[in-house]
Amino acid sequence: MPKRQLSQTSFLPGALAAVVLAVAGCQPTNAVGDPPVTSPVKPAPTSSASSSPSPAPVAAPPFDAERAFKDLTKQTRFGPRYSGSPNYPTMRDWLVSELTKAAGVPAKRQNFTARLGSQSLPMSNIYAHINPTAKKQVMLCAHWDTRPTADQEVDPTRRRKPILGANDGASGVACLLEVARQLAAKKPDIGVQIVFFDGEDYGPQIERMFLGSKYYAKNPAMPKPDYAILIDMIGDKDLNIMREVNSENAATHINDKVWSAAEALGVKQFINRIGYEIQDDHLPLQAVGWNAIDLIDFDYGPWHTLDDTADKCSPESLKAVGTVLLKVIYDEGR
Ligand code: 1BN
Ligand code: ZN
Repeated sequence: MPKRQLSQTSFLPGALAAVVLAVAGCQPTNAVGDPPVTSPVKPAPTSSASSSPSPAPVAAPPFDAERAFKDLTKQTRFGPRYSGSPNYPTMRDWLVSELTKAAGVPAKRQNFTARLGSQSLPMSNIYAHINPTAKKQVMLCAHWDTRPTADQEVDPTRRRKPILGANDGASGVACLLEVARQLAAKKPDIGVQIVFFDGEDYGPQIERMFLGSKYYAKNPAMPKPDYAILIDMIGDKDLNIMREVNSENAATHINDKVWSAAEALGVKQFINRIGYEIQDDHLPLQAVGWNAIDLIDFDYGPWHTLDDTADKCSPESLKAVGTVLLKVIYDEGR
């Protein structure tokens, strides 16, 4: 499946009006072709006798890419996963159970009703809190729902069918479940809030999207985190994550932490340049004054089509993102 070319966006329908390409002329710096954004990489502490007597920081554990990928395929086997779809309750209950096992603490449901015109839809955000009493708190989040319509299908007769959302939905969940397992096995020095938002993709109209994050931002189930990192569409085999424009504008310093960690680890899927401007679940969080960024690779040919299936994704991509997230978290304890 070819990657979406920048020039093809003019063929994309309504919702995509929300995506403004960060073309060279729109960006003062860091457009494609400019030198990459650089930021200092915090050096690892030395173990000399003169170093501080405080306990050694917890080092980041490994990320089991194959186990994470199994969670991606497991979700696609549930079928479409939006409120009202046949296996929506099965997926929701599986996710509560898996997050509980992964995080080693009870995962909870935040139930809400999405009112869309005359329609009322039951939805649930799902969350768990690791080290809830720690002073520093970081939120890691992703959406667990999938698009009810394949509105980017070329063939109009296929556009009303629901997508499987291997990359757009399952990848973020799979990555964060594995991150949660690693955090539970080796507790970091900080608190980590894992949140899976419902109703991110109920569209196609933009007013019908980001329903779970909008609800959560107004009704946070946990204390305000120091910052939030959203991951979305991070499973693409050909993964290239650039700095998303709204994230860069609102929370450059959080993007700096992420790209410094990627650079230190040599994770090549993180490209230190400005990419697209995307409306996503980080915006409702930013709207209530939170530092929130979105890690997303929007150059994905099967986006919102019936071809968004597990064979377009890879364990390596989940690992690239999971490893970077773990380093960001464990480095906060340094
Ligand atoms: C990401 C994945 N998004 C939807 N599915 C956010 C988005 C909203 C992307 C509007 C493009 C346009
Ligand atoms: Zn989507």
